[in-house]
Amino acid sequence: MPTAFITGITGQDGAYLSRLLLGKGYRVVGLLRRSASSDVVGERLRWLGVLDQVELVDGNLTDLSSLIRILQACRPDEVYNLAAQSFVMSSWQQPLLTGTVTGLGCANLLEAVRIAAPETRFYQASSSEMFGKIQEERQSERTPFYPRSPYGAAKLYAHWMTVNYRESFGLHASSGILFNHESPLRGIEFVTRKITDGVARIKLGLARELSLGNMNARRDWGHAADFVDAMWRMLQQDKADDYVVGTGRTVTILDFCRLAFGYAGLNYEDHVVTRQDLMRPAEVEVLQADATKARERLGWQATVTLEQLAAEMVEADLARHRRRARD
Ligand code: NDP
Ligand code: GDR
Repeated sequence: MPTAFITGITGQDGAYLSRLLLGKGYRVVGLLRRSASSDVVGERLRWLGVLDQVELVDGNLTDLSSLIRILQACRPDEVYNLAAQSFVMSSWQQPLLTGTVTGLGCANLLEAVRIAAPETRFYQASSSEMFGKIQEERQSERTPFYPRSPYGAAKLYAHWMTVNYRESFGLHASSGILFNHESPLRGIEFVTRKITDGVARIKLGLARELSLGNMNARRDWGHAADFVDAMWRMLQQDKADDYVVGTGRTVTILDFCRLAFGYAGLNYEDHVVTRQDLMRPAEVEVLQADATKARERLGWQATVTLEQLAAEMVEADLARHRRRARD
């Protein structure tokens, strides 16, 4: 039975990746950072019905010795580094923390792998935010980077460290440059989930308005379940490499509002207001993936459409609010 070690296992992607790997017969070990609110830990894993099938071990991405000890103890075949301060907006408020966790955290884990488990295959969760102020209309592995936030800059450092450890030490270290991917398990602060949660509240009479920032930014949105499959495929390749993963379709925030509100039989124009304080100091205006390499080499492509994704998210938020009202 192969063993996978996942940092960020309690996040959106960690939960979907755990379910995927368990389904393939893996033993799944996940990094758990200590929290005072331990009663809500593992909610996403529970939602997918896999919480009792994964092993959670104490540690932190910023604590190198904890990572070394964990790798020595569990001897993983594959390591997935998904942990990060992943909310772009917060990265302007907490740039140093973001650099420490999202950037240096990856270097810590690469060091731990080099020291304690150099045969392990390594995956780094790189991001389309590294393209930032885009230098090509569609972004591929060859597109120059131009990060526009402390988060993007931290991810770029982590990305190049992954490439560097592959080239310097021969680690099987791959980097997935993933475009936005969402699901009912998306954090509530991200725009798609904020919108579908807002739609559910408005539909059920719990709210009348939804405040948003820049409605004209464009994103290439897919479903997280599809995207974690691309991560796994990367680590099954003989040679480690970097891959862009995205759907290739880009739409505005406004388009997503139209879809999500429309699905619930509502008109977004009656409910959405824009607020200046939700605008970013520097915006990534548009992202659109060219995932040709992932399609050709990994046989990967998105299976869930944006319409299906929005519908699934609205349904899940309606169900959550109905359940809360009952309890
Ligand atoms: P989430 O924000 O949902 O999850 C982040 C995870 O990181 C959580 O498990 C969190 O733990 C953990 N974490 C944060 N800080 C630490 C720390 N110091 N030590 C250990 N664990 C920590 O992110 P997603 O699942 O959406 O994304 C997964 C990864 O992919 C992230 O690195 C993200 O930046 C990247 N990415 C995401 C994309 C997306 O569209 N979702 C696109 C491209 C890249 P806790 O539960 O305790 O907070
Ligand atoms: P992003 O996701 O920054 O692309 O990063 P987010 O959903 O936060 O923003 C997407 C776009 O929506 C605009 N926007 C708003 N965003 C939020 N959060 N809240 C609002 O009210 C709002 N109104 C408009 C933003 O300005 C932006 O243009 C995500 C994260 O998962 C990163 O970790 C990951 O690396 C990238 O996707 C790819």
